[in-house]
Amino acid sequence: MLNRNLIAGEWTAGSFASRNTSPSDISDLIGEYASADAQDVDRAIEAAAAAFPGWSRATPEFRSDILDRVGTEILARQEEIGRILAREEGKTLPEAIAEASRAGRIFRYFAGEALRLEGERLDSIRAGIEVEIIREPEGVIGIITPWNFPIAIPAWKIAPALAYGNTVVFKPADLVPGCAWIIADVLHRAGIPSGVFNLVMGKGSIVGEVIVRSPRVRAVSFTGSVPTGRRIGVECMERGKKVQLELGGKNPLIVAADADLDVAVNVALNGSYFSTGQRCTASSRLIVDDAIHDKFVEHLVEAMGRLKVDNSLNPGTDVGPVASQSQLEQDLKYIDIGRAEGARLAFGGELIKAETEGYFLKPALFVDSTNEMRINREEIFGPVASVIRVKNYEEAVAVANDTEFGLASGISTTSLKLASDFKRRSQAGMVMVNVPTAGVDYHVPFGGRKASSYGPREQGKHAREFYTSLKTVYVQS
Ligand code: UN1
Repeated sequence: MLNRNLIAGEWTAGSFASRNTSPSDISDLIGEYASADAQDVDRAIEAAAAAFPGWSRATPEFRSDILDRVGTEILARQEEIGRILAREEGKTLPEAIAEASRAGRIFRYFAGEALRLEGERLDSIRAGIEVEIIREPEGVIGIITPWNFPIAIPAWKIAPALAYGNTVVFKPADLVPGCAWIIADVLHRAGIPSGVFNLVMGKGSIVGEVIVRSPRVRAVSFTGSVPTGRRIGVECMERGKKVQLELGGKNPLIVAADADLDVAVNVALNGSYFSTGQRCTASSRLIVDDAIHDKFVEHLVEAMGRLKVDNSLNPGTDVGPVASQSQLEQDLKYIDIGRAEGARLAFGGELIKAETEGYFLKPALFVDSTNEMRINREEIFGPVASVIRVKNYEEAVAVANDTEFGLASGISTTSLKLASDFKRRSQAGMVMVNVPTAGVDYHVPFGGRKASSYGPREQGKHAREFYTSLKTVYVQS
C-alpha cells in the first residue's frame, strides 16, 4: 500500500514512491511512501496560505481540542507507533516507545498553551494613549525535520506552530516517512481543517527547496546538519523570512576528580551511546580529570562490554543499528581519522554481524585524544566518543568551551562549588549536572549557542518566540 502525502486535506499520490526499509534488517519493508514533486509542494503551500485566515481566527479552544485529540491518540498508540519508529530509525523499542509517548505529551502540552497566549498592556508616555502588545501567528510555516527523532522533533515544531494559529507545510527526513505519515493521519482524523496541515514527503533538494524559496512561506524551522542549515538560513535571510535552525553539537562531558564513578560512567554511557549516539545532544567529548582518568576509562570500557548491539526490536537490545548505510560510512570514516590522528581505540569501532542484515557498529571509545583532533571538532553523529585527559578542572572548562558548537554540556561532580561554577561558565544552551547531556524535557526551552543554533529556542512556552510575531498597538480613545 502506498502512504500518500496530505495536501489541502486530500491524500495525494505524488509522482513516484520511495521504499522505507529498516536499518536493523534491510529486507524489512515498512512501507512505500509517496514523494512529492515541486508542483505538489506548491499546492501544499497555496493550501496552507488559503487556510491561514480561518485557522488563525479560530478560537483557541477549537485549536486546543484538536491538538489534545492528537496527543491523546498518539499516547494511546505509543507501543504500535514506537514499533514503526524502531523499525524505520533503528533506536531500540523502549527508546522508540518513549519517543512516541513524548510526542503525544508535546501535543497535549501545546493544547494547553493554545489557551494561554497572553499579551501586555501599558500606559503610553503620552497622556491619554494606551499601548497593547499582542502576539499574532506568522502565517505559513515550513517545517523540515531530521531522521534521528522521527516523531518527537516533528511534534515539537508542528504542535506550537498550530497551537498559536499558524498553518504548516511539513517535510520529514526522507529516511523516516513512517512516523511523519502517522502524525498527518492522526491530525487529519482529529479534524484539522483542510490545508491547515500539509505533509509533503520527499527529498530536500526538491521539497525542501520549494518550501524555503516560496514567498508564501513566512518562517522556516529546521533541525539537521550545519551545512544544510546554514544554506537554508541564507536563503531565508535573502527572502526576509524568519528562520530557526537547530544544528549540530560536539557536546562535552566533564568528569571531575571528585565525580561519583558509577554516576559518571552511567551518564557517559547513556549520553554517548544510547540511541546509537545519533543525537545532536550526545556527549562526544569526555573530558576527564587525570586523577580519575584510568579508573573512569576502565569502568566505562567494562560497561560498554555489557551493551548488547542488535536488531532494535529484539528484547534486551541496548544499542540498535546505525540509521543508514551513508551514516555508517561516515562513522567508519571518522574512526579511521581518529586512528590516523593518533588517538587509541580502547573499545569497539568494528562492524557486528547480527541475525539480520543491518548496519550494526560496536560503540567506539577513543582514548589519548586531544581537543585539536578532527574527531573532537567535527560532529560524527554516531556511537563514537573520545576521552580527553586534562590535569585539572580549570583545563577541563577551557577544553569544554573550546569548540565551534554550544548545544549541551555536562559535568559529573559531587562538589556544589564546581557544579555552580560550571553552570555559569559553560558556553552551551543547556547544562547538565550529573545528568546525561542527551534526553531533555519537553516543557522547557531547548537550544544552543554558537554554531549549534540560530534563532529563538524551541519547546515549552518559549516556543512562542518563533511561532508568533509581536504587534504593538497605540490607542487614543
Ligand atoms: C534529546 O536529547 O532528548 O536532533 C533531544 C537532536 C536534537 C534533539 C535531542 N535536536 O538530536
